Amino acid sequence: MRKIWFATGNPGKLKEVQEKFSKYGIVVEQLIAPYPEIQADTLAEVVESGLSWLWGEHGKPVIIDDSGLFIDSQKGFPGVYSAYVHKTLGCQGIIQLMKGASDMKANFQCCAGYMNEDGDVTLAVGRVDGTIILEMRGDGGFGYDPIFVPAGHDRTFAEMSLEEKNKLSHRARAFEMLAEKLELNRNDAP
Ligand code: ITT
Repeated sequence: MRKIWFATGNPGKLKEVQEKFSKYGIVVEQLIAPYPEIQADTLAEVVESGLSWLWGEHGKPVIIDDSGLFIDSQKGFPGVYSAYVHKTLGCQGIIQLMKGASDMKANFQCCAGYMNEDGDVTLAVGRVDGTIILEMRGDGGFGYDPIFVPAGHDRTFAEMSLEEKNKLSHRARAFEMLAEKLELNRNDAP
């Protein structure tokens, strides 16, 4: 069994990535190392800066993930501010913001990054489109899952099982791409 460290404080993300990588025979272990999240315009910049901080602090191969909810009619808000908005206003804050809006389209984006023992960085991104609903539905998932319905479905991410969300989410897509880039199917992969 191979092992990869995942620096995250979010148990929901951890479970999803553990499930995703288990099929490659890789154990994903949580690294509790709250890296400073810089204020940047893109998720990728946050990931790159987080990885280089972690490299300085821990010096071991690690993955991180920066994600956000981007709402079309709000010019992409909360986007890179998603964590702060969720912490301060929660899903209810987004529901209030979207009351009266005619365009409910939104997307989740995830940037996943891996840094190997030589400090080389590999990035992968994933996105899922959908709509915001004005009531919270479901007990599963985390964050904005109760108010997001992925396109082509009628249930929110919070109403889906972890396995179901993990087939179509932004994180699922980003980590599948990361697995491909790192050739995790190979036996000598990290
Ligand atoms: P880290 O420790 O990994 O940084 P975090 O929860 O702070 O965990 P982010 O910085 O990536 O994560 O913040 C993204 C925000 O968007 C945060 O409020 C999450 O709850 C939310 N979010 C990210 N992915 C999500 C998903 O799959 N479903 C619902 N909400 C999500």
